[in-house]
Amino acid sequence: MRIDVVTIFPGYFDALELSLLGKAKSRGLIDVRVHDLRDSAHDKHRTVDDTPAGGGAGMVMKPEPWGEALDGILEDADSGAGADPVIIFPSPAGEVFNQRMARELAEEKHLVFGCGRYEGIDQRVFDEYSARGRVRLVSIGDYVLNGGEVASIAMIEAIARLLPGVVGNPESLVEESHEEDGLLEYPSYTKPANWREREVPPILLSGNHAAIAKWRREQSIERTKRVRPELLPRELDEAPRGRHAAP
Ligand code: 6GU
Repeated sequence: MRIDVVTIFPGYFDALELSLLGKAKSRGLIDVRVHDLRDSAHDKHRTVDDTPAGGGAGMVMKPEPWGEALDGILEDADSGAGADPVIIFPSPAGEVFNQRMARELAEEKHLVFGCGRYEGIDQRVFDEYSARGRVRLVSIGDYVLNGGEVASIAMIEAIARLLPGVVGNPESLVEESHEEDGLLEYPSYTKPANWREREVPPILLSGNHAAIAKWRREQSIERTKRVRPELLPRELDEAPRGRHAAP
């Protein structure tokens, strides 16, 4: 998979050299190219932002540097692999990223992340590239970050680890939270069996694989009910929300 990132803070993406993602990069499983938006700003101060039309606080990112940077990436993509990329603009105003979207985007050959800062990017940039191809505004949750960089790193990690060969043991992908049945993961333990008077649940040391599987599933259901009841599949919900027992 090819991933292009446009940002005014390329240094954030040094984090992609670490751990599994760094290994995936050096093994050629992902080809990440980080572009400094200021390289597409040609005035003396390499200006990428300006005051908002209509007034108000903060600054808005100018359309021209974005146009030049994205055109360059799209031209390069045309002449290269021939995959029509998905352009993702991280934004707290976007649709919310989740494991389903990660799986969907992991099927793509080419993703482009356009990291906005300040109060956002001039709307005409979204309009222009939406008219020319696939564009998604994506939020990573209901809170506000200073810009799209940290959100992009989170999404890139969630997507890249689904690519074949990135995670060593593919089985570790299926059992975890949000995969398979949509339940949260059960609690995990390792040795020693007793630590500060706290025991590993004896069932996990029993060698009874069916009993262990049953216990883990019960733990997943209990945890999901307690922490994220909205994730609980209907068939596991004893008292469906929004309906009430007859008086
Ligand atoms: Cl994608 N961007 C920013 N700036 N803040 C966010 C976000 C994205 N997702 C949640 N908060």
